[in-house]
Parts: sequence; structure tokens; C-alpha cells
Amino acid sequence: MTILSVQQWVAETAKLTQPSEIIWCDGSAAEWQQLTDLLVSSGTLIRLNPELRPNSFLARTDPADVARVEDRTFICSAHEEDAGPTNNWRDPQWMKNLLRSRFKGSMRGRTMYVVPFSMGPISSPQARFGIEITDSPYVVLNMHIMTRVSIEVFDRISAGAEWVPALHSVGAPLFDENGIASPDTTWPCNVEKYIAHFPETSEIWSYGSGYGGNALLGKKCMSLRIGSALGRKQGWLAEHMLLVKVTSPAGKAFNIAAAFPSACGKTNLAMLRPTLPGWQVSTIGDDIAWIAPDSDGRLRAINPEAGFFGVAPGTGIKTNPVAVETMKANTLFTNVALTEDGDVWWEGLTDEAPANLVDWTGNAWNPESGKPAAHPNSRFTVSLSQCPTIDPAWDSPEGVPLDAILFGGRRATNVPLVVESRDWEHGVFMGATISSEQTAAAEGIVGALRRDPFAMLPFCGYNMGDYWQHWLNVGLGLKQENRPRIFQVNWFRKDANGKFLWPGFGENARVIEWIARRLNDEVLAGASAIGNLPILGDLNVDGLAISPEQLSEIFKIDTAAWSQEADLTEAYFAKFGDRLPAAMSRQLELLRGNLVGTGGSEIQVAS
Ligand code: GTP
Ligand code: SPV
Ligand code: MN
Repeated sequence: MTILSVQQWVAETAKLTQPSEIIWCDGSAAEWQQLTDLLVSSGTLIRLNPELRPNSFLARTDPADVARVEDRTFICSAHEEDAGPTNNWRDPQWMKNLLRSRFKGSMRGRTMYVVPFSMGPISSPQARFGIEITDSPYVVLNMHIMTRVSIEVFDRISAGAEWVPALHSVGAPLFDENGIASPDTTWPCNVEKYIAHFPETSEIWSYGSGYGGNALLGKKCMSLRIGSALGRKQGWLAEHMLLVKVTSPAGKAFNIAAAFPSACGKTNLAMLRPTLPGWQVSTIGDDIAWIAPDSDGRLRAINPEAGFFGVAPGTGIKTNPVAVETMKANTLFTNVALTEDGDVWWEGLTDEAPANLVDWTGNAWNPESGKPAAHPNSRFTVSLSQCPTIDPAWDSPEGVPLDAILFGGRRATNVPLVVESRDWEHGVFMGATISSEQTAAAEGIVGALRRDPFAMLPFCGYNMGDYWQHWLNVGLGLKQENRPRIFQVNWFRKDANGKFLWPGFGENARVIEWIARRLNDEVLAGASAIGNLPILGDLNVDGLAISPEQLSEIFKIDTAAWSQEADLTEAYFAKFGDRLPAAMSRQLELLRGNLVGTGGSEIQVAS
């Protein structure tokens, strides 16, 4: 497409949506200033106390617009099988017709912003460009932080670069077709929501929500759903993964990517402050990695984003001091509580709650109120560049070579603290079979166990069976000695009383240390039915208040429970029909054989 087609698209969209004004954005500081002033005066943003939290703001959403809406998220491919059994499918023409009727006049009385953005450093061969049209200035401000908003994108497009048209409206016009006015609100949105993706033509149409992944279209919509479909066509991987560099006390560095479902610890691991002396972790990304094979038969990864859109609750001075430091200024907060002195608070920021707050709904709150002051999916938006542990590679066009890939989830039972795959194919099986307890990051039943393969269940833009095959193919294309090793981790196993068995957070460095020692061939591992486990004594638990019984519980592999998991996996795999790679059935049979053959668990970290 050419620059002309951008103009054409903007003109056609304006004709359809009928805004009162069009503003072409440039991502500048002046634009930030104008839009924050505008939103403070309209009441959408509250300016926080500049002495405590300079250039920072609080937004409170409509209570019905607080998280991603997975049941309103659609993959519109010509054939239903190409969206697959894990996605909501609609026919592309049907969806576009319907959306045209919703977008018709949807921006009446509002300003339409045209936001050119790059996912990835703009000069990176792995970067991809997009243009978001939105009628939400709050979205524009978030895009400033989360992506690289720049008019340079137009130059790249003029020079022939591909781009993704990403159309967004909150669906709350200020006038109807007869000119009758409806009053504005501080968080306009529509009860009817559509987050629609057209992977075959790389287009996004999002209607009705102003929140997070529903509306910041560079994030899940482009970088994961459209990105995964592009990656399949072009031979790369778009993943829901954090990215870190780990350096050992001896100075050896490793790059690790880790896929955990939403609100399952990516930001925390990305900002890990190791409790083990001499170890260092530096941050490259906390949510999305774009990974491509290079000419050495190795995988290289970039973080396509430029900011964190992090879960606030549970982010505390003790659990994640790096995040707390990162957001001390220039931060947008959404749905957290407001303190009496004009600062922010949420559950877990400090051990004790302040006596008087205004909660996320705008009502007075005190510790006896009996409900959370911040919404469980409240978030902070802040630039990566402010992170004290940021790695210089976060902004490097060539990205970093990957040494290990971790898969994880929130599992109270069954899944051990860490287990290593036997090989790439087994690693893909581990990723494909991840299940996790649902969190508040999406509308749904918090705590319900669900399959979340590769932490991509809500984010894969095509048939998940084809996605597994793509992973197998990418692995085959790598030099064997350069393939990242694959591990599964679980920080969330609980004891019989429902208490976490593992301290987590900074102590996760102990697991990272074991993984690094495996990569370095410094330690052996013990074979079990589900993969290779640490041998007794190799996982450093010095100084941890953890009993031998608890440790053995964290690594326990219950054969009966795993046989049940295998049955559930078989039923799950059946949904994919002939799109299920033969390698996945083979791995399931191997697991079954191992469970019968070994009793599952003769390698135990025991007293
Ligand atoms: P998304 O941004 O939704 O993709 O989430 P995320 O994967 O980045 O999750 P994040 O790191 O923000 O963590 C979500 C919640 O899990 C927070 O409340 C954390 O406090 C909690 N958490 C993170 N790591 C650990 C851990 O090691 N142990 C325990 N028990 N909780 C953790
Ligand atoms: C997630 O839910 O995985 C997030 C938050 O990272 S959102 O951007 O809303 O998707
Ligand atoms: Mn995420």
C-alpha cells in the first residue's frame, strides 16, 4: 500500500464515522501535554499530586469496561476451520457489514485521532507498522507509551512497507443522525462490543470498549492475533512472552523468553530482583516477544512494545520493587484507588491499606469496606525506558538470541515447580497442554481451570493446531545445537490448606539458576514421566524457610492425577481433528507409556 491509501482509508473512515474533527498524531511531548490537559478538564483523567507522582494520571473506567472481552473477540477468516475450535469465528464479509452499521456515525461530535505507530524499533527488520484510528484520547495517550508513535511510519509506508489498519471507536457518538445530543461521560463505551480481526487481510476493527487489549490495538490485536498469522506466513513467531537477560555470578549471560497466561507473573519475572547473590536479571519485555530464525539457525527475539501495561494489584514494594520504582512518574493508572494526598494505592502495594481512600469506582473506601479498593485488573501504563533494570537490548533493532523458553501457568496442583522438556517436540507438547486458573485479566470465572496453550488461547489469530505445527516447523529449521531448551514452571502450587508452597517473586531466581546451570551443562537432571526434574540438592534452597516435605510436595508427580490430565488432553486434542499435528498425539502416547512404565515419579527431590 502507499501513503495515498492511508489517506484514502482515513477519508473513508471519516465518511463512515462522521467525526467533527480529524487530528493526525505525532507522538510528541506537546501532544501528550494537550491530551492530558484535555482529559483532566473533561474529568476522564485525575492529575495526581505532582510532588508525589509527577506527570501522572488516574483514569476510572465504566464499571462494565474493565478487562478484555474474550467472548466478543472474533477471528474472521474465510473458512471457519482456519480460525479453529479455540476462536470465535465470523465470516469476514458478514462481520464487516455488521461493523459498518455500528461504525456508521459512531464518532459524531468526537475527534478522530490518526495514530501512526511502529511495533519494534522502527529500523528493525522485525518491526511492523500500524495506524490506529480512534475516537478515544485516552487510547492515544496509552499508545504513546505502549508503542513507538512517530510520523516516520508514514515515510516507511511511502517507501513500500506493509501496514496494519487498526480502527477503533468507543461507540458512543455525542449526536444521533437527527442531531439530537446525548451527554458525554468520563468513560464513553458501548454495551455492545466487537473486537474483530481479519488475519487474511491484516485488518483490525474494534468497537465499544476503551480498555486495555480491547482498545490499544498495537498490543494483543496486532502484535499477537494479526502478528501470529503474519508470523505463520512469513516464518516467525508472535508470542505472549516476557523477555529477560540473566547473568550468572561468573558473568555468563542467557536470554530467556517465558509464556505465562494473563496475570500469571510475566511482568514480575521480567523485573525479577534475584535473592541469590551475584545473579542479575535485566528486562527486555514483559508481555510480547516477536521471535524469528536468523542466518545462524538460532532464534532472535525483539519486544515489539515500548511500554508496560502491568497488573497493579499484587505489585508491591516487597514483591516487585522494580515496578514500583518504574512508575514513580509519567505513568497512567487505570482503576486503582486514590489516596487523600493525591497519590495511588492498590491491594498489595503496601502491607497495610491507608485509612481513607477513594476506590476505583469513585466512592469513599476504608479497610472495613469489605471490597477491594482497586479493581483486580487495574493497570499501570509506563514506558520501558523508566525501568531501572532495563536492558539496552530492549531498543536494539537486531534483538537478542534466545537460549531458553519457559511455559507456565497458575496451577494449584499437579504441575511441579520446574521440569525440563526432553527435546523440542516434547517442549512444544508442554506448551500445547498448558492449563491455568483463570484470572481477572479477562471477563470470565476467576479461578476456573482452562487450557491455555502457549498462553495464547485468547491471542492466536488462526487454528491452534496449525500454530502447534508452525512451532514444530520453526524448530526443525533451527540448528539443533542452537535450539532454545524448553522448560515448564509453576510458581503457584498450593498445599492442602490452600497456601502457596513456593515463596515466588525474587526467590524464583533459584529456579532460573537451575535452568542456567542446565543450559551450561553444569548439572544433570533426573528423568520422570513428564520430563527432566532437578536432582536432589541441585535446586538451591539455602536460607529458604521450606521444609523437605514441602519441597517434595512442590515436585510431586501424582501418577493417577497425571493419567487424568492425559485423558483430558486426549479429549482436548480431539477438538482439533486433522489439524492436530501427529507429533502431539505421539507425545501424548509417550506420556501415557511413561506414566505406566515408571509410576511417574521415581525421581523426587525428597528429604
Ligand atoms: P498480564 O499483563 O495480564 O499479561 O500479566 P502478567 O503475566 O505480566 O502477570 P504479573 O507479573 O503482573 O502478575 C500478576 C499477579 O500474579 C500479580 O498479582 C502478582 O503479584 C502475582 N505473581 C507474580 N509472580 C508471582 C509469584 O512468583 N508467586 C505468586 N504467588 N504470585 C505471583
Ligand atoms: C493480558 O490480558 O494478557 C494483558 C492485558 O496483557 S491486555 O492488554 O488488556 O490484554
Ligand atoms: Mn498479557
